Amino acid sequence: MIMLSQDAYPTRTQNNAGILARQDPVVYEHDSTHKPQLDEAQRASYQENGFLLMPELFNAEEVAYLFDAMQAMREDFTNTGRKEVIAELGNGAGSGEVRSIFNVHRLNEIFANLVRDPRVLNVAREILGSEVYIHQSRINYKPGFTGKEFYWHSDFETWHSEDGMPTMRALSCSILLTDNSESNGPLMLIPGSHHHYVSCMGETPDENYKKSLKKQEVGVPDQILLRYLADMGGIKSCAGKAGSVVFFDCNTMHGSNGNITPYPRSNVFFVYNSIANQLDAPKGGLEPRPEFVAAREGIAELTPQALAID
Ligand code: 6CS
Ligand code: FE
Repeated sequence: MIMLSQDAYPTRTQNNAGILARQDPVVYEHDSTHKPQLDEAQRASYQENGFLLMPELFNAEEVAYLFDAMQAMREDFTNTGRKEVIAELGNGAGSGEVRSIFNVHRLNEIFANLVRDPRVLNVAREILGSEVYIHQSRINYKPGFTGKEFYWHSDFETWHSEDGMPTMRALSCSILLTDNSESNGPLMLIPGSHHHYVSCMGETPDENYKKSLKKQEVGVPDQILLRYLADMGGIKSCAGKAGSVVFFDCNTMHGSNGNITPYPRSNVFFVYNSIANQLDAPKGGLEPRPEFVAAREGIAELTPQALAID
């Protein structure tokens, strides 16, 4: 008998949306030989809510060093036409402003070092219960006055359908490089939403990433289902001082508002994927997304190396 592999997380395959149960663990059994980075309460909170805020993990000197590196990248990369640079949409104020720069851990040695700092790498290894590598990295600049929003989504819904990520054994680590206040567009997450998989309507166009990284229009959860999740779990906005870190599960529903304050909300995001969860073919016969958005080449387990400020 030929068994067809049943996709546990179908999406963008028919004209209706739905909610499916998560079939993967959230916090994996971890190798007890490694010194635990999280205490029992932090592990339980991440398991229950799907995210964890760790205030001021990096000190002021480190933040200043990382901030300068972020600014230098923007100066060096603006108007270069490089594929890793995503400009804001529209012909209004701020169009052409840098929205994101992707692949920063491979383009810049400071961020290549930062992904290996034990304060973040070891938390990822512990939660994912394995060695890890970087699936994707990016700086989201969200400049003052003109920074645009990131609409509600589950990262895994995209990474599963467009990148062929097999299971939910991945997480994002957002390091705040400027203060994230309640008003300049902090990350908003729906506690507990990671336990539910929101299957989305619509079909993925070819080369969708050329639009979705500016404004996501496919893989956008249905408003009734968003309301259901928010009514159930509420909405938590992760304001914090620069140097703080938010770890969130690949399937936690999240988004962030635009920024009309004078104060930028710039964060660097690293996506740690379990070495056991490397990408398969995208769903629905899609062409694989480019390497700067979804790593497939040169995959290697990350070894800890503390951030060195020179
Ligand atoms: O398509 C992606 O991989 C990106 N899109 C969003 C909205 N969040 C995750 C990731 O940066
Ligand atoms: Fe996201």
